Amino acid sequence: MAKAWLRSVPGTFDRAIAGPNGRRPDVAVARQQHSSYRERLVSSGLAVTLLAADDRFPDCVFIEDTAVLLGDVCVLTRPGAPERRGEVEGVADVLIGAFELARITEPAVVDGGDVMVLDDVVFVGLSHRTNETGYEQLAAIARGCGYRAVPVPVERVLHLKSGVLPVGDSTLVVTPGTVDETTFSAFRIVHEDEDERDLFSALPLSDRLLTTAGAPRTNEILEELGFPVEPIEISEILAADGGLTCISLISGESGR
Ligand code: CIR
Repeated sequence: MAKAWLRSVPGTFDRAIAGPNGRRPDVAVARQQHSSYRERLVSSGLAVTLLAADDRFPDCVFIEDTAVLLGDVCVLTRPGAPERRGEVEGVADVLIGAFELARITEPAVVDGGDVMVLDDVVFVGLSHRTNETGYEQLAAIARGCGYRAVPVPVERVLHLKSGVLPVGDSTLVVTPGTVDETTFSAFRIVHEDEDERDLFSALPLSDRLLTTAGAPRTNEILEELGFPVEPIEISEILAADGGLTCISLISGESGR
């Protein structure tokens, strides 16, 4: 059975590192949105483990950035933002029971939001949060697990998965101008609607494609292509520069 790990929204979430529009998220609303996201994952058949929040780390709900799951191996990252590095140990304490652990070590930095695993390829964004050394360390671990790694320079957005999102059926939704699209020539590429920059996010599950309610035009494009789109409201997660992938870690077959 596919599994997911989520981390609760901390009471300090209104002090999370701000997104591009600088708006502070509302903690109570973020908690409601997070729990309705969790319900969607459960109803898609995922066994969800919810980790406790740690108020010392306002961004800890963004659990994706702390670990990369490669089959039976969990690579604990070293997040690019120094104030987020302490999030990793709380996640390691829980995942140590389920995976063989590997670690990204200094001077490397990697955020899980820069890592996109599609079949046996690990695409690694080179961003303000993930450096070349991080790519090299992750690529070596990935090779040992039977994957191939590909570096992808990322511009104008926080992470690789802020600009490139798998939506299932070998299709990626790309924000124009963020990556060299020829890297993804093996995939069908759909462009996000221009007016929905920073508003669209997606997470393919076994029976539906979760998307953001604030991106109706991109949702319509995907619906026309036959995707089982289910928009949900995550305005407060987006306010802190997050999206639908970054608030979970998913292992096994989930629809990705
Ligand atoms: C940060 O700047 O680190 C957080 N406020 C947002 C992290 C979002 N993570 C992700 O998309 N994987």
